[in-house]
Amino acid sequence: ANVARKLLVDIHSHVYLPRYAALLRSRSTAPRIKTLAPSGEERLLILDNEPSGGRPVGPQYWDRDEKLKFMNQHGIDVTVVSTANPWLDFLGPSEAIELAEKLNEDLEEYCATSPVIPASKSTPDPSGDTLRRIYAFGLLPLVPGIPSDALIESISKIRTLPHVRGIILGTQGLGKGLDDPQLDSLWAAISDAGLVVFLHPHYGVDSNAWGEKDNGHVLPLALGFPFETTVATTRLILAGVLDRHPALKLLLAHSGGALPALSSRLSSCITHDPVVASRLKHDARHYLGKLYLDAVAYGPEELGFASDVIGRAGSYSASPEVLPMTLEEKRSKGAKQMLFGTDHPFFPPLSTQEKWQSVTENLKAINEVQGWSEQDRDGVRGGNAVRLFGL
Ligand code: 5CU
Repeated sequence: ANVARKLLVDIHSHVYLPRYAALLRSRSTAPRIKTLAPSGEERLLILDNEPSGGRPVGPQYWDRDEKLKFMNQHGIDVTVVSTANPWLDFLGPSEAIELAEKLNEDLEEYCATSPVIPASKSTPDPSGDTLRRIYAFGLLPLVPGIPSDALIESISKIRTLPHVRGIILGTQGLGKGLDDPQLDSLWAAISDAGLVVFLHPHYGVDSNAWGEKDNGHVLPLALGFPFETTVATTRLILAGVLDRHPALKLLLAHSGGALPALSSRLSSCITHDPVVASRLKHDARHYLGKLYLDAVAYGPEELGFASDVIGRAGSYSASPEVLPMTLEEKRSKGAKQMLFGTDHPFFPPLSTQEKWQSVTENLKAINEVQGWSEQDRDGVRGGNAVRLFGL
């Protein structure tokens, strides 16, 4: 693919495909979609403490024309869609296996029949394929009780779907999180398949931390979600997953949560804990350099800081000798691992304004990061996604 094409690529964009929405409608407990009488309006209940009656949900979640309309409205050329949380986490193994297979096929069809990118923005792919407007992360039936073979089989099937370029994963694993040694063969298979893992939260953290005041979903979404990702990724690093599977491509939602801000503290705590330290091949900060982050942080300072941390990781590869890097070098290097996203269709505008604030804010943030060159910004807007997903 020609990386010089200036495409705007959204890698954080969700769907509940019709088959999944039908499952949510069939349920009487969360996660569910409930229908209000007599209006017939539908409401989504997926998180704890949904406002009474749930949140409005509609075609933006399942209708591809709505996704394309949103893309056109915001100048988004290509979207890599993923099923929204809580994926298949609440199903038993046999149901999860069956649904994962069908939904992955649905996703392939959703992408393969999406419009092609206009010739003015596209160059022939080396494989002769035409670049389409939509690609996808598939789903794994990663639920407690699932045999490893079924997971590996699922990866093999996903590999055959040309427009499915990764998988979205929550943090529950087989019920024991992502540092579970039972997952090692799965990491090997994903890494071998070259699929990108999009690590996304759903559970947040212990809701006792939020106190008694009613703050709606602000604390679980602003803090709980990113902290869940922070903890899950840290556990994965501490379990040596990135030492055993150095080619694993991990893309973290919400710019990696608090991990960029805490990685030197993490490193220090490891240094003072010889048991953990002896398990790892590198300084903790080295592993940050292996991660990809979405650029869904809403502010230029946060994006700049995250890129510094990701970019400086190379300095820690030859631990204990730290190679000097200038701020510009770190920032520009880190920018190559950050990718634009919107979180559509979550966070819709409260009024019927033309553009979504959640999109314009993230684009403005990318434009305003100090020290990123125009080439860095083009990369974050789309060039990095072109490379990572082989578009
Ligand atoms: O607003 C929300 O509930 C969410 C959600 O559940 N998942 C997500 O990706 N973004 C927002």
